[in-house]
Amino acid sequence: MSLIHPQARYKPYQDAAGGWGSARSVMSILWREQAFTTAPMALVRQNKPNGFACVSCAWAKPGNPHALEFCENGAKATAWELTRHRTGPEFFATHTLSALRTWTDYALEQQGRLTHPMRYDPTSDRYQVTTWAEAYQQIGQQLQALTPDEAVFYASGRASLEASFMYQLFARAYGTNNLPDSSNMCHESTSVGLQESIGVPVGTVTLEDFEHTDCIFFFGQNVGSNSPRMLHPLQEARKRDVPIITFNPLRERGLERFVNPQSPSEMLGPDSTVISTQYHQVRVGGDLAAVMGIIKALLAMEQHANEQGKPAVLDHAFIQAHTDGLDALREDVQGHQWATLERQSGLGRAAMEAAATVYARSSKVMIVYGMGMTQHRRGVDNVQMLVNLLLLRGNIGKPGAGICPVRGHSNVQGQRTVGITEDPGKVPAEKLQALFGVQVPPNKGMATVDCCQALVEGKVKAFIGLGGNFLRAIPDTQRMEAAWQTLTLNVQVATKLNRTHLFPGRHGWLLPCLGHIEADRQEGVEQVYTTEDSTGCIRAWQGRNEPASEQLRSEVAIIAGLAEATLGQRTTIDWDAWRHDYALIRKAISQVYPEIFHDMETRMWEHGGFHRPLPAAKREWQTASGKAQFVAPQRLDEDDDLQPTVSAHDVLQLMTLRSNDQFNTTVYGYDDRFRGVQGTRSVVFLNRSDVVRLGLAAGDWVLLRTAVEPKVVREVGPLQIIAYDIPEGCAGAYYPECNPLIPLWHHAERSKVPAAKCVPVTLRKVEPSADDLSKAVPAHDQIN
Ligand SMILES: Nc1nc2c(c(=O)[nH]1)N[C@H]1C(S)=C(S)[C@@H](COP(=O)(O)OP(=O)(O)OC[C@H]3O[C@@H](n4cnc5c(=O)[nH]c(N)nc54)[C@H](O)[C@@H]3O)O[C@H]1N2
Ligand SMILES: Nc1nc2c(c(=O)[nH]1)N[C@H]1C(S)=C(S)[C@@H](COP(=O)(O)OP(=O)(O)OC[C@H]3O[C@@H](n4cnc5c(=O)[nH]c(N)nc54)[C@H](O)[C@@H]3O)O[C@H]1N2
Ligand SMILES: [Mo]
Repeated sequence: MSLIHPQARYKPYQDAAGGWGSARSVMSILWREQAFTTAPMALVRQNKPNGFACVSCAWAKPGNPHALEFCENGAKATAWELTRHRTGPEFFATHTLSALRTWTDYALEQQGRLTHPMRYDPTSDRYQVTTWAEAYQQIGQQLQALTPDEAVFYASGRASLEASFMYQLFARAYGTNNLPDSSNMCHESTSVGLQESIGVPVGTVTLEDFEHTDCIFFFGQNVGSNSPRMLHPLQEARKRDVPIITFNPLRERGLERFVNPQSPSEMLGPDSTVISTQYHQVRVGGDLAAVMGIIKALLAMEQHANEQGKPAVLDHAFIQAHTDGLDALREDVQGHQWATLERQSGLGRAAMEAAATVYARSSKVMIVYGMGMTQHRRGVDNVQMLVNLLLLRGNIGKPGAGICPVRGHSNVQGQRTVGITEDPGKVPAEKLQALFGVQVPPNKGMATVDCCQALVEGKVKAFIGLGGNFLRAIPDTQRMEAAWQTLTLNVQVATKLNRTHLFPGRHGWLLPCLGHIEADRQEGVEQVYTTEDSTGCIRAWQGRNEPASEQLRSEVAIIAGLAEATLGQRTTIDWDAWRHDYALIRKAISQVYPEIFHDMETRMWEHGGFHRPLPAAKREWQTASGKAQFVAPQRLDEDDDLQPTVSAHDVLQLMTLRSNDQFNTTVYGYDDRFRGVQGTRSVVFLNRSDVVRLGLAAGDWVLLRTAVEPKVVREVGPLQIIAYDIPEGCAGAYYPECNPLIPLWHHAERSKVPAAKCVPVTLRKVEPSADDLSKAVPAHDQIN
């Protein structure tokens, strides 16, 4: 089907994930970024000892890497950072911010790397060149003029352990715990759910477990696009005949079939590896019911085995010794009839029983999950329900088993480990006081949603962004963009220009930093940095490429500069000495968190890095009860925000998705190869029977409108309808374009992760204007 324009097409993709499609896609971005000379050498060092950690996802890097240990999207991220394009002073002299606000996300970042520190000039509505000295001094003064809790220190998840540790210390020394980070929009449901259920805020699975497992469950994670390197251990597991059981509303290609693009025989041969052995297209928000169904089936099997005198299905010894709360869960499960579970999950009873049968047959099961679980109103319940399933057969704390949340940015998990959190209860306050003279403020600070709310209420005056594209990543775009203008101070540390930078407030500063692939030299001495990946593995890395501009500073240097200018003599920290020698920062980290980071300076070079201690993996449960906790969900239904005035018949549950050609708000291009879409992002995926039922047709243009809080109009579009293999009642469209649809308050209970995967919407057919059409296929953006 042709969409809008000859360049924009929808044609179901026939190939496996990986393969030649992946190789072609890498070549095309290298070409577009003109990174043919720089990127190939960098790619060889990617994820290797003495190399740099991929700036894309947080998936674990093996101790014995492949010759080329990167994936299609990791290569894109590298080319994106090493691009030859530059966004320098001439660019800013040419364009006002009002003009730039009409540009797409793609066009903004496509201009290339930022090169000079810039300061916003309201008279000309332009960014103008400034010096680092002036920037530090003025920002310091502007921060000093505020009450500390009026300032917010945001961190996106790429900053190293060293930079993150300094950043939180700076914020706290300044006087606030306002430390929101990207995980507040991402895996906070994990941090809350796992902490309560098993006493750790992170997953228990390591790469080695993939070698021992005999069954893998996948819930709401798109491995082919978002953590493709994981396809290698999955492929190896499949070669051992390990069943993989997937729950996802969409048939994501990476979860179906894979051809390893680095294997010549696979590339040239006809075969691909089948990844999922069972694929359950659960309804959006239907996982609680689906897992409840699996548990119900297991309990029935257990009863049957009992009656027949056969071996037990549940691991009673484990349950007895290690867990608490099964009776309440059992009662809850029995209260739900199959008919309800079928309706809410969108799956047949037989499907849930089939998953239960394989689960019961396996002795080492791991569950992998992502945003399809956490970004829901019941995101925390979702996570805890997965733990419930694992606990029934003792699948936590033994090799080959466990829970595996797949984290987002390369160091997002590590940032939290070294103190980026709004909760002062989670940081060792006495140590920070004793070692650095930093008094941790006792009151809780603001995480992302609280910070947005406070912005709307005019209570936030300053925003410091250590990376990221906050204004684009958060929900309720229109409302938040309006509130943003009230900031007195806006400091953005970034590598490329993005939409957040175009709302500078009264005093706007744009501070360009080194990327992690670039050599970080302090007084001529090359520095290394460390990260913690999704499996709790901590390692040292080093960037080696020439920096994009001489004016760039490292994140560590920028934080040191800001801290010195803001705090003066208020701490005993020698920020400048830390900037000279990152080993001093690591020493400080290991003094504050010795149980995790003792002997960090040597252990960070160990083969494959070192793992943080994880009590749950050793069956030590640091929970309130001292046991692993079964938790019965409050209820199974996602839809309780719906207004009675809107007919449920007209409402679809929208999930906001990443394409295969983006990294969060960074849009690399307009193709979503695996989903068959080319040349546009202005589409909405709908089930064919919903299209017919709503009196629409594939190819029609519609506006999406949020079906909660009817007094506030939240609308996005027009988007063109693609009739797609998606369960009835569900819809899919792209993030971040759809963020204006998500009310700020529509977030997960307890974790406050915006419920980006379950937004009730209605559709309205419209005739697109010429302007709509040109925006949908942004021809001027199509550089490749
Ligand atoms: N190339 C690339 N890599 C990335 C990123 C990127 O944007 N691009 N982003 C990084 C970041 S920060 C993160 S957090 C991760 C995100 O990686 P993922 O966790 O994979 O997140 P999404 O792409 O949002 O996809 C969520 C998946 O959940 C499914 N889903 C949606 N709703 C439901 C539901 O109700 N139930 C179930 N069972 N499934 C559902 C969707 O169909 C989709 O396959 O990836 C990281 N890696
Ligand atoms: N509707 C909807 N909303 C979502 C999501 C969703 O699935 N649906 N996902 C959520 C998730 S999981 C996340 S993690 C957030 C992401 O939110 P953010 O982390 O805020 O956003 P990113 O798009 O990752 O940030 C991209 C910017 O980071 C800067 N950058 C890149 N590399 C570096 C670096 O090395 N240093 C510095 N200082 N800056 C750098 C560049 O300027 C780039 O423009 O979005 C969330 N929002
Ligand atoms: Mo994320």
